[in-house]
Formats: sequence, structure tokens, C-alpha cells
Amino acid sequence: MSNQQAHNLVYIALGANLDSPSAQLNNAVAAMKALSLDGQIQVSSYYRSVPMGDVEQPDYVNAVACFITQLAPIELLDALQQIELNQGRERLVRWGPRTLDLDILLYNQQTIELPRLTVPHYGMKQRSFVLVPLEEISPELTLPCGSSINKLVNQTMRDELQKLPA
Ligand code: ROI
Repeated sequence: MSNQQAHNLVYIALGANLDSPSAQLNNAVAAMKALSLDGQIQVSSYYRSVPMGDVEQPDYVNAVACFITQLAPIELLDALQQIELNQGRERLVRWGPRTLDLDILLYNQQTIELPRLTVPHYGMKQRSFVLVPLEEISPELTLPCGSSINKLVNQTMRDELQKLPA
């Protein structure tokens, strides 16, 4: 793959709704520091959100993180899935509850279409629990499609989320 740049700016969506969701996110952030070139990671506030989808399940805690990595996209995906597994993730029900979900939202400004990985994340432009925390950490962001983050976020989306105290 022609992706061996040294510095890749990546955005990751975090979500959890089982086993102390906020603690799951804290642990995931700590684990993702090992994937960051400089050990730094920028993390949004944590937000409580109502579950999307038809499965009856607890509310989620969601956030977005960003960091610089030397990992290629599939290497990053593997590393994130390993963190999910380490935190007890089981893939039982499609769209069901989970201890930790880590999704690659953006990888530089690249569009990636691989069997295991689609970037930008396919659902991100419809999801308040992704867009609102993304705007918080990167208000100037433009997506590869050309949409600016603050045009995508609207008041209805903000109202859907409850920012949790730090
Ligand atoms: N709903 C919310 N609010 N947050 C999530 O992270 C989330 N993740 C999912 C589904 C089940 C689609 N619903 C969600 O995977």
C-alpha cells in the first residue's frame, strides 16, 4: 500500500454502553496513547446519547479522539480491534450493546474502500454522537467530501446529547 507516510492524522469515534461506559472510554484513551507517534491524544468531552437503532439497550457514552500515527489504515484497525477485545468486546448482536466500540472516522483526508474498512466512516454524517464531539475538538475540520463540520452539526444534534462532567 502506498501509505507509509510518517505522520497520519486520525480521528476515532469511541462508544460504550456496558460495564461502566465512561471507565471503558478512559481505558481506551490510555491504550490508544500507545498508537500515537508522540504519545499525545486529543479527546472530546464525553457525551451521553440515546441508542441509535431498534435494539433495546442502555444509553451510550460517546466521544471522539484524534492523534498522529505511523500505522497504516489496516494496522490501525487491527490495533483498535485488539483494544476492543482486551476490554471484553464480544460481537453478539448486530447493533446491540457493547463494552467498547472504536471506529476510524478519518485517516488524513483519504477515502479508503477495503473489505474490512471504509473511511470516512459510512454513518458519521448522520450521527450526532459522532459529529458533535468531532466539532468540539476540530471546529475547523472539513471532511474529504468537502463538507465543513460546522455546517453538518445543527442544534437538533446538539440537543440530542448530554455533555458529561469532566
Ligand atoms: N447509538 C449511540 N447513541 N451511540 C453509539 O455509539 C452507537 N453505536 C452503535 C449503535 C448500536 C448503532 N448505536 C449507537 O453501534
